[in-house]
Amino acid sequence: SRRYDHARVQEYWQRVWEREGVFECPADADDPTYVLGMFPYTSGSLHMGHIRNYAITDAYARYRRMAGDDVLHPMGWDAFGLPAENAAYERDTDPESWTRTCIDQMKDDLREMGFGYDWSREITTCDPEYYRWNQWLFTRFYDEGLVEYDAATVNWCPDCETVLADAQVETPDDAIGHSHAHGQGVCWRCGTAVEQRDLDQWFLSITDYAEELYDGLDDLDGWPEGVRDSQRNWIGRQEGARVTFAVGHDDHPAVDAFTTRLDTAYGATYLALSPGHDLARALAEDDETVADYVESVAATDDAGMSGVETDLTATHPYTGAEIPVYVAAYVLDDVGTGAVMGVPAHNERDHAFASEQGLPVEQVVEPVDGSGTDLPHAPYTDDGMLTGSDDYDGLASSAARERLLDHDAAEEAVTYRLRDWLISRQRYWGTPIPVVHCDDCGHVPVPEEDLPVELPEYVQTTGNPLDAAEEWKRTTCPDCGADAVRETDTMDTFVDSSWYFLRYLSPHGEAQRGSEQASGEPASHFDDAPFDQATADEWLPVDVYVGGEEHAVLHLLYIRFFARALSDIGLLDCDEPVERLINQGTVLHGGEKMSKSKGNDIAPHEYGAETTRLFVLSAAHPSQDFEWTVKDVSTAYDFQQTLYRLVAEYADGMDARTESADHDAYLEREIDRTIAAVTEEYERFRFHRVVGELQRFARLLGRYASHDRPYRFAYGRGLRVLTALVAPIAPFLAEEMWHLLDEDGLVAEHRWPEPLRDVDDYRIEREVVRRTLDDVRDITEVVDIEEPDEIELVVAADWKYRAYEIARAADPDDAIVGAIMADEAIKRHG
Ligand code: ANZ
Ligand code: ZN
Repeated sequence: SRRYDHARVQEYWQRVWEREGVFECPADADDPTYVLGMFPYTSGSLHMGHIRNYAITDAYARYRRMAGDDVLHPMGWDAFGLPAENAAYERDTDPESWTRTCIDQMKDDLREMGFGYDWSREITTCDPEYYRWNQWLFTRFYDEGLVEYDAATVNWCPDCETVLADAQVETPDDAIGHSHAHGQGVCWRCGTAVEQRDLDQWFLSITDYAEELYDGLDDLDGWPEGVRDSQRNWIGRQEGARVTFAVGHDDHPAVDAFTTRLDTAYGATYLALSPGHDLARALAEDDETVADYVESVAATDDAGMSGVETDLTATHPYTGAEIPVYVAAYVLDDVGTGAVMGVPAHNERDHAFASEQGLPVEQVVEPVDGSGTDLPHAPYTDDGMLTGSDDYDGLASSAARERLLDHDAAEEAVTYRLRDWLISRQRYWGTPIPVVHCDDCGHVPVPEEDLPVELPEYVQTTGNPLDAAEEWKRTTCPDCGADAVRETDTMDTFVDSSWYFLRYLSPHGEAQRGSEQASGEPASHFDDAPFDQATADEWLPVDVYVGGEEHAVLHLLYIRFFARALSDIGLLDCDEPVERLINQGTVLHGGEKMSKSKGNDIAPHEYGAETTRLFVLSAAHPSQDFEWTVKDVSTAYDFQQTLYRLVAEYADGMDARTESADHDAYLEREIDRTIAAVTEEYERFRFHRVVGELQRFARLLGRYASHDRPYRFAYGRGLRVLTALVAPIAPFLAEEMWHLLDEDGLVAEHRWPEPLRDVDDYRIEREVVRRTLDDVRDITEVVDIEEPDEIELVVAADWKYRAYEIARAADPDDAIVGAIMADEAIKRHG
């Protein structure tokens, strides 16, 4: 019997696809569809999570291409990052060699799986040709005021010896990483407890976009609600009020405090400033206790509920009372206004601070249900009814928050918890931050004509290798020409991935674009800018972006920020870069996430490309988790053999046989119904239902195969349709089937099958149905036989060709068959 052996054919078909340039996207697209999978981190080899991700994009891309779109389905490499440095260290090589080895391996893996990418647009973020544009964008952002250089208390991983962004600090039990807190988390990568350090660091001003990024989420209908919620939480919009306190009898500028609980205003018994607050800094100039305190906070990892009282008092705007002013470490610099009105009775931290400092606790909200409070020991933090608040007594908290705004000192305000994006990393394997430090001129961005600033040769050190690269560091100031030193920090690799999907759109120079990419000549690069704006405006937003849900807040927030910033700078015209987002679910094995580190992983090629693709797509909806089971894998394997056998058996006698012209409305209708259903399921990314439909359809054809010899037209058409419909999921197999069916060209390039007629238009004609029922006993669906005066017949050789006949109901079958055979179109077909 004939078996399908993918290992024997895959290299052949992959080469044919490449030779024919099947996946190359034309430069001028009429119907652009941009299908994107999150590019892989170059860690060594592909795992099942990658395979699932890319099986989804590949199936959709292949489907849309057959349906007539100009599809862009590119691939590249997220190639910078600390793991390459660690791997290089362990293997006594350098990060670049290690990374290139990984890329070669992973590219082979992708080809072997049959994924169809436009490799002429491949990008690798560690190429100077790519990262020069990170640098270029950095300097543009710098010019636009979107870059800050600040002394900051930063999260420091002692193991990785680098700074981490807030979003890369996880609370130990929270793998997605929603911790905003300083000093109480672990490194997202290695799990080491994160420490605090004060360093001069580079930031991108993502907070400038907090409001836009927050509001924009409402319109992202094509994104999962869970991701939108995570981003809302992360941005942390807070509605409240800004309350102005006159300080030191107006000798000093007034202090604004941000509060979400204006209803507790009468309970404010002190005002607290962050150590970095302007007033705190001013006071430290001539008050030694304050100066010492600010210094001690900077030096410690855990300032806790410490604080220092200043000489000043603030005037409570509602009561007129004078309350003490503190500098306190628990008040954060870059949250709200950097100052709080302390309400010990109703806020946890204020309560703790007041206990520590011996400050009064004054209750101004009481539970509505009359239940008691235990204020000396714990604050009452819920809403309730006001007390001890003059005219406002008796109001509910929510009403009080409104009413208390009718005061000159209070103003409605919104703040965001989001903080600026810290991009400095004290590591080698990343994009050098293109800045020169000059004693006279300060920080000077490297001018465009001197980009890229390429990485120096790698040397192994314990700290930052760029720091040790003495010669590389020494340079001259671009402004004044004096001796100067280079910045030795590199960029967070999330910068690389914030705009890579734009580079795919115009990776090549003008001259090369659209010509001769198939020749395999190394393409030159698009040299004028990171991407061609006109092309980007034409292609964006990305139609569908598929990737893991661990990126809900980091990467997927950064790409939105970049698109907005680029649009404001005038480099792009697209605020939201991704229209539809799919977070693929997890592949489980033995109840746990499949992974190398757990030792429960299965190599993607263990069962062959097609089996794996069929299985990962048929197991569940893309966004659902599923369990890897040998039983389901063998079902996928068997299905692929069934498909192959159907076609192979049909093909065996094909030359000798003439196909019967007998018409079969039932089968025709089932073919058309299947096309319609499968198309719809592809459109909705329900590949598991595609496979379900095709299994049912293959069973039906199987019954015909055993009962219906010689085959009728409809049967041959059915096999061709089946082949085309399965091609996006099982592409090597489909090419083999297509070839056996003696079809010209590649099924990957064939037009998507179309139904001959609307399913509802089928009228089941009596004699044919009767015969169908006789021949194929398993078919029980058609029971009612209409007897209209006129019957309509559909005749098809395959979906390339069709003919219709109208016959009278009274005509004998021979006459009807005769009429069909006399049809010009049929005769032409032979
Ligand atoms: C007075 C008050 C009374 C507050 C009360 C809360 C409850 P959450 O609590 O996370 O929703 N806040 C404002 N700026 C701050 C800063 N720079 N550093 C530390 N804390 C700050 O955040 C809102 C509250 O955080 C604000 O409302 C403020 O304390 C505090 F019964 O003001 B509240
Ligand atoms: Zn200078």
